Amino acid sequence: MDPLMDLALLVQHGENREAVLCAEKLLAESYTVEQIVDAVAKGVAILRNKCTIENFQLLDVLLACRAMTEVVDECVAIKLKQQLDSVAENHERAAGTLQRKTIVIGTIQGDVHDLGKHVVATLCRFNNLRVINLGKDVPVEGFITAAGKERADFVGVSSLMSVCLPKIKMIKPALAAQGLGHIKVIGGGSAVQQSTAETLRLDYLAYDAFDGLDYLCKIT
Ligand code: B12
Repeated sequence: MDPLMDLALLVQHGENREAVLCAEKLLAESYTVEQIVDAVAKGVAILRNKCTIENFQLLDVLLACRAMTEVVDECVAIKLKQQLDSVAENHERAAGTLQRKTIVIGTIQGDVHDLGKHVVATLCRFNNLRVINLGKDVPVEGFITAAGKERADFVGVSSLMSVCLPKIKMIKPALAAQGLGHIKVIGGGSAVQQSTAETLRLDYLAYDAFDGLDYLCKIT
């Protein structure tokens, strides 16, 4: 079977330790970070039918989420750190001396889904961005206050819940009202993807974490 499919199935079944070992092996065999993230995300996303209002099999879903998080933290983050260190070495500059932009990131109020946002935060951190992670269920004012205080260059907002989309629309005007209209707002997550950047007043709507990272790096 396709080894990436094996990894997705391990995550789907909540086999966290086996998933970590499998991902480590694949990364050592030169599979990319993007392929690993894609596989583990598929392993979680497949559980959508166990996560509805009518049918909520919390344990199965949470075990898969744990397996995905462990792969991201124990394999993906380490691989990205190695890549960042080697770039810093090759360019003969310490990572600390590179000019860093700041992103304030969170999941919008009313939504507790945070796996996708965690992937984005991890990718950003190891691509030389300073990340202020506000967590989940964050009110619009939370983004605005943190963006001002941290002198952010970007606000990243995630939502997987359609009912929360109206709140996302409020971020850009609320920033502008505080004189922070120059901050770029980028959105992602399955609910956001079903809308448009224009409707949600986003500067960029990302189709996945890597698409979002490309946008951030282009204007960094
Ligand atoms: C795991 C999960 C949960 C977990 C979340 C755990 C956690 N810590 O995140 C738990 C069990 C808590 C949960 C709860 C609920 N869930 Co739920 N959940 C899911 C599930 C199965 C997978 C989501 C996931 O993590 N995918 C993997 C990650 C990596 O993918 P991702 O989030 O899309 O992120 C990727 C990109 O979108 C992007 N991205 C994401 N955010 C951002 C942000 C930025 C800035 C950028 C650049 C990119 C980016 O990067 C990631 C990697 O590429 C989805 C089904 C699905 N297929 O999406 C349902 C789903 C999201 N849940 C759903 C529902 C209904 C619920 C509940 C209401 C269920 C209930 N009976 O209570 C509650 C919600 C409570 C609340 N108020 O939020 C619905 C939402 C329907 C809708 N459109 O509104 C879904 C779609 C399932 C379905 N029925 O279709 N859920």
